Amino acid sequence: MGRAEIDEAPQPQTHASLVTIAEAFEIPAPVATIEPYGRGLINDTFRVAADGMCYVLQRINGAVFPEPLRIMSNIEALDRQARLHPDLGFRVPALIATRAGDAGLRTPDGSVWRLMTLIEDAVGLPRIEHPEQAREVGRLLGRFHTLLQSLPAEAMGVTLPGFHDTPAYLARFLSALERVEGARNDPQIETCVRFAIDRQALAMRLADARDRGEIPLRVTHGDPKLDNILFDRNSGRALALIDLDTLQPGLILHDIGDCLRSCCNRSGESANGHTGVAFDLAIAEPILGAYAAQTRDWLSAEEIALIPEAIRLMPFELGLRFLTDHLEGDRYFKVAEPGENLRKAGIQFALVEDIEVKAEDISVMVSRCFRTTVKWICRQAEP
Ligand code: GN1
Ligand code: MG
Repeated sequence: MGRAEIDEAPQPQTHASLVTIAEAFEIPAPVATIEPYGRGLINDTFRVAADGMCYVLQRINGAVFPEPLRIMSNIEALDRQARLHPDLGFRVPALIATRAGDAGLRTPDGSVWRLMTLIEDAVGLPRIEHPEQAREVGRLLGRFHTLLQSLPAEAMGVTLPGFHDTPAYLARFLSALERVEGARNDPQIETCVRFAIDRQALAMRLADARDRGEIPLRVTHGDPKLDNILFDRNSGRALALIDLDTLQPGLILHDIGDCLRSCCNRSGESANGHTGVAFDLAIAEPILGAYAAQTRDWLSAEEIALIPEAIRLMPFELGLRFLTDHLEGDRYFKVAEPGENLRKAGIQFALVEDIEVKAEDISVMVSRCFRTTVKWICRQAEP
């Protein structure tokens, strides 16, 4: 999971130390308020107010991102690209330099902090309620990918090595399973383990297509879940994709699959119980239809053909990651209570199951959106 060891654990922050950190950046002092912000599972995020303006202050998780400063240069490259194409109306949060002129601040415990502007009048949505919101999501992701296609994938540095390397996540899961004695005696773990093992073959599908050169590496967001999409408070238009830490070369199919994974399960990633978990086709179709309208000119036939596969893969991958983290003692994803990662793995796997049941409908939907014929490649779970 890209977790590198760091020498010193990051220190918990007092209010006073947060103020000192925020005031090290080029913003009007004094800072009026600082409070925790958002629901990110990796970085620590705060909303800072100073002189009537609002900012987002983040401590980048150094155990996850080996080179935090690379993230900042990728965001700057995206910002330059967005300025070259104002017609796409894509908003990028502006990075604010430190008073010393650096893109980030390194504190003595080794943490790297950055400060960005908060996009004004923008709100997140807890879930998608209307097809119009779904179309906005698809349009935004399509515009984002179109904007980035003029950049060679190599123009972006790798910020998180191994991210969305599903075969590597599978290998890590299998090795954690071997190490943790007695894990499979827990019936909840055993149900998830069986589910994952039965679908091992799925982990290779996109990686194999990439290795055979059938689908290209492109610049991707990496984490286009609903929480990372901002909508205009008044007009409801989707304005920006935030959380740009995993902006890096990757497969566009991972972005498409992840966006649908998150938006189409309207009960969310941490619902209580699995009963409400479902892949909502009435949300998926407007997302993908609007996405296709932006991208069908350049997306390859091979990529389009693998979209149903990507839709099944992303909840499988995230479920594997949650399950592995549970086995490894909750070291990667933040949890509020023990057992949360296991519960969340079960939810992602329930979503995979619903996607499998709807396989035929999903292929038909992808075909309609891209005006082509796409066949579901593998309906059944494979040994
Ligand atoms: C993590 O930190 P956050 O919440 O933006 C994770 C994503 C997962 C997501 C699930 C770097 O994102 O891959 O899909 O949780 N990010 C990283 O909510 O691992
Ligand atoms: Mg993220």
